[in-house]
Order: sequence, then C-alpha cells, then structure tokens
Amino acid sequence: MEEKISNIKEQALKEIEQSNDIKSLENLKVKYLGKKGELTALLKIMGTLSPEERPKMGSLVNSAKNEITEKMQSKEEVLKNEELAKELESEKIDVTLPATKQRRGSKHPLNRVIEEIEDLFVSMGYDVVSGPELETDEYCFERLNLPKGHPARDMQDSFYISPEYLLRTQTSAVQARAMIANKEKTPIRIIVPGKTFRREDDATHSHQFNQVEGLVVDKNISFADLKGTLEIFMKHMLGEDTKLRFRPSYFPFTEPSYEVDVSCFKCGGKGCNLCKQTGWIELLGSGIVHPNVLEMNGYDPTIYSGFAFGTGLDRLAMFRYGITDIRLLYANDVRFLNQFDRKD
Ligand code: 2NL
Repeated sequence: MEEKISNIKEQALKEIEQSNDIKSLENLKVKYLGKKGELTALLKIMGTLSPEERPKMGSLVNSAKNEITEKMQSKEEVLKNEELAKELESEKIDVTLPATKQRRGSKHPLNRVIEEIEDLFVSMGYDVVSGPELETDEYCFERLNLPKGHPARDMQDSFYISPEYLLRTQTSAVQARAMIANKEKTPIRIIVPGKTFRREDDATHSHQFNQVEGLVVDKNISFADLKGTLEIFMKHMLGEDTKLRFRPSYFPFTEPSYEVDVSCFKCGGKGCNLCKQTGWIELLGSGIVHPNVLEMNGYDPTIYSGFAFGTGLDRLAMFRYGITDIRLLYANDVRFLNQFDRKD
C-alpha cells in the first residue's frame, strides 16, 4: 500500500511536470484527485486495512494528495503566465513603425477658385450672396433691362419650364433681388457665385456652368472703381504682372459695357498658342449699371450709380491652374483631382 501511494504520487508529479497546457492539467486533476481519481480510490479501501495501519496510510494518502495539489497549483501558475506571455507577444505593436498614410480627399479646382474669390472680395467688404437656380422671367430678364421681344433674349437660349419659370441664365437675377430687398438703399457690395444654365451643349459649351458676378451700387460710383476692382481681382488670381484691357461691348444691363481681356499669363503678352498670338485672353464682361436697371430695382439713377461684372469660373480655374481641357473639370477623374491635394 505504501509503495502504491508513493508510485501514484511520483507518477502524478511527473505527469504534472510534463503537462504543457491548462487543459491537460485539468485532466490530471480529475485523474488523480477527482471523485473517481486514483488517490480517492485508495481512501475508499482504507476500510479493509487493520486499525493500526489505517492512520498511517491515511496520513500518507493525505500528504500525497497535498503534495500533488500544491504541485498542480504551482504548475497552473506557470502555465497561466506562459499563456499570458504568448498573448502579449501576439498583441505586440512596434510604435516606431511609420504610420500608414491616410488618403484624404482633395478640393476641386472650381471650389478652390470660388473660395479664393470669396476670400478676396470679403476682405474688401463685399457680401457673398446666393439665390434660386430656378428663376422667374421677371428677375432673370425683365428687371435687367431685357423686356419681352428684346433681341438679346435670343442670344441666350434658355431652359424654360413654364412661361414664367426658367433655369437662370446668369446670376444677375440674384443681384436684382438684392437691390429690391435693400429697402434702405444702403450701399450694395456683393458677389454672387453659382450655377447657370444655357441651352447649348458642344465641345466648348456645357449646358451648365459656373459664374461669379459682382455688383456695387452707391453714390458716386464711377468707371475708376470698376477698373480698380477688376485689376485687384485679376492680379490676385493670375499674378501681379497681369495687365487689363477694356474693350467696348454691349450688355443690356450695363451702359457703357466692356469686355475685359487679361494679358496672357503663359507668354506674358508676347503671343502664344494659348492667346492665339494676340497676347490677350478674354475673361470678363463688365460695365456701368444701366439707369433702367437701377430704376427698375428701386434706385434713383440720378442719385445712385454702380458697376457690375461677370466671369465664367471654369475658364478662370483653367487659367489659374493651367488646365487645358475644360472637360477635366467635370469628369471626376481622381488622377486629375488628386493633383489638387489639400494643403489646409
Ligand atoms: C459675362 C458678362 C456681366 C453683369 C454681368 C449685371 C448685373 C446687374 C446689373 C448690371 Cl444686377 N450688370 N451683371 C454686367 C456686365 C457683364 O457678365 O460675360 N458674364 C459671364
């Protein structure tokens, strides 16, 4: 019996020592200490021993049991630590590795140009105003000195959705609204960027395009104000060396009217393929607000005067960034757009 206890104990200690995971340790616990375990079996046959032998054997079994339990506990601790170490190892991160680069969107060149223009004009005391894209005939034409039957209405074939409503052909309608809304007739200094629509669709014309128009109405506004403002505008967008040229033109809402050319930013005015050897690029329309327009929108033309201008943002963006094909602005090709990576 004594030897049997000793054998079981030695065998148990050996197996515990050799076990290398918690699961097999659990199995050993059942095998040796469980209800049907080997030591428990020995305790059960105590009754068959002589009364003298019983206490001795009892104490031997118990101490074997204690020794095995203790060994098991310490082994369990060792295994648990090993498993924890493995887990930590697998979760290890190298904080010195370079971060994976996060791809960010880039701002569309048209939006960049719009924001740049807004910042410039706001810095000069202008408000940025917007209005409906679906306009009434009244605000788009009538109030801008384009009565029904006026030949200039044919110049811009428009998208009418009813006899009264159309998609605005120019943002001027918003400016007429601003004049009407200004009951106190305080000075007006606004720019209106926005989408405009015309019924044409070919290689150089899109049915939808972006425009920015400016309007200043106050007492004593003269051509000098228009000239100075457009000079600041164009130099800011295209470089300090930019020169301006005012050519007489016709718009129904201004008198006199001017088309404004800028010196070619590519050749500096010498003549190249971009400016078709002329040294100039046509970029803006402008003029002194027609007295009829002032009057129709609530301003006495004997007291007030104003200037206005308009330009296509697409062309401006193309010149600003050296883009040669207007379709790139609307193709949403990321290879193109990523070149305008955000710096802000
Ligand atoms: C162009 C020409 C222009 C205006 C727009 C305007 C607006 C009011 C009164 C008078 Cl409310 N004028 N706007 C004036 C001259 C030219 O735009 O080529 N745009 C792309």
